[in-house]
Amino acid sequence: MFKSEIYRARRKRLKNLVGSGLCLFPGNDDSPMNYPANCYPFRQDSTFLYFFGLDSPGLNAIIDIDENKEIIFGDDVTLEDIIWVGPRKKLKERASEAGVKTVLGSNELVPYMERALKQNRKIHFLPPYRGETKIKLARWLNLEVDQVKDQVSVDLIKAVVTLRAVKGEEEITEIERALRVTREMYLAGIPAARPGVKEQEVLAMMEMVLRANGLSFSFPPIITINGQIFHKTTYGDTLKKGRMLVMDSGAESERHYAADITRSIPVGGKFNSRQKDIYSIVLHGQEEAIKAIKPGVYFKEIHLLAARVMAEGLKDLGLMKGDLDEAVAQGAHALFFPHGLGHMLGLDVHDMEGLGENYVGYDETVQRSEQFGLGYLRLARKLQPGFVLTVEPGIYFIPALYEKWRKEKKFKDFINYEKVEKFLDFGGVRVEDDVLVTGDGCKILGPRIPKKIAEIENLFR
Ligand SMILES: [Mn+2]
Repeated sequence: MFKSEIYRARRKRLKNLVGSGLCLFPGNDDSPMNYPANCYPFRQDSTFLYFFGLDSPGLNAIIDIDENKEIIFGDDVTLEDIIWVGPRKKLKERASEAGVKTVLGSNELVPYMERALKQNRKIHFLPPYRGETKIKLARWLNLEVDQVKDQVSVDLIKAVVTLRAVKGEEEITEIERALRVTREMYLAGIPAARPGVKEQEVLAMMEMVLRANGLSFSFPPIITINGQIFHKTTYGDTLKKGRMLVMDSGAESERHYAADITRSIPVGGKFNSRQKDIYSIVLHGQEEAIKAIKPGVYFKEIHLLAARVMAEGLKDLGLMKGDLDEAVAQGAHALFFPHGLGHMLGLDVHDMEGLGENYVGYDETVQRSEQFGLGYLRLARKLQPGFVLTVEPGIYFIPALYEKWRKEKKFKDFINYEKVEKFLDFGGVRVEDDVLVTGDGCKILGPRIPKKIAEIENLFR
């Protein structure tokens, strides 16, 4: 928990932004894995954490703007709970740590909602992402489960995005704590990336550091020699010389703030000339993008800048050709770089993505592109001081995409297909850091994690 004033101030600002009605915040419950008593590790809802900080299942909360009330609904542990899971502070005391004075039993929530519904009051809630939460909301609001999604409050979504997008100092501190452990994870994992070792062994080296620090992953890590498969979360392949190992992972801090880092390592620790070429292009793209980040700039423009810088490198290598302004405008670079440059980072690794990417990453002045590649951009809008985001360009050789485009002769004026063919066994490279937008530029958060070619090679000495 942070200090109670922080939660109080956040709720006060929310009330001002939303203006009227009643805001309903379902906390997460334990979620069974394969039978009721065998649950996934508990993860509280991020917005619930943001406004109330209480990190345990079975809690729900209301901010009643019209009646100026803040209430946490939940029950104290019973003797039986104490026997199985141990004693716990009284809920009243825990709520006071979040600056909430009123605690009511779980069974009081339905009558409270019934009264509000009878009075025809506006009830605000966010889009639920778990089945259990959809069912709870349906029951409280007297709706069919399928109707719940149509009743979410755009006013509340916008207000929560406004608040959570701009990070306070206490949040930056948490992200940097997660990054300190993440750096140690990479320092343990990178030198393990030797030929003959399995991906899962590299993962184990990283996870040992994570667990020893009492933390868990902020998302399922990607540790793969097939970096061209973006969300590969199996770890059974054996590392071979000549392949790049893409390592994309991050710790989640004690207060549940995420780190998200990617490093790409030549198996065995020595870059061959082809790996050096591609890696240098990606790193240059990332460094130029970071240099250009400042308040008032659209992140879409930063994305296109990274694409342009990398296209130049690919042209020097002979993989692209022609007028690069035109090539990037038409999206030809997306053969190599089909994903977005980055996303917001905070209590969620893709921060607030559950509230709707278009509310988080876009606004009235910038709409989602229809173009292949550019359309995957999670963040496009104008940057503000206090935003924390990832900068993660990559170059990949995806055989299926290559085959399709080549057959269609797509962008044949910009892509040298014969040359690209020679790289189809390459895999991919991505480099990712977490960045805070400051008053006049930006700052890479956390301690430096080796990313220059010499720094990485040195870790294997
Ligand atoms: Mn990321």
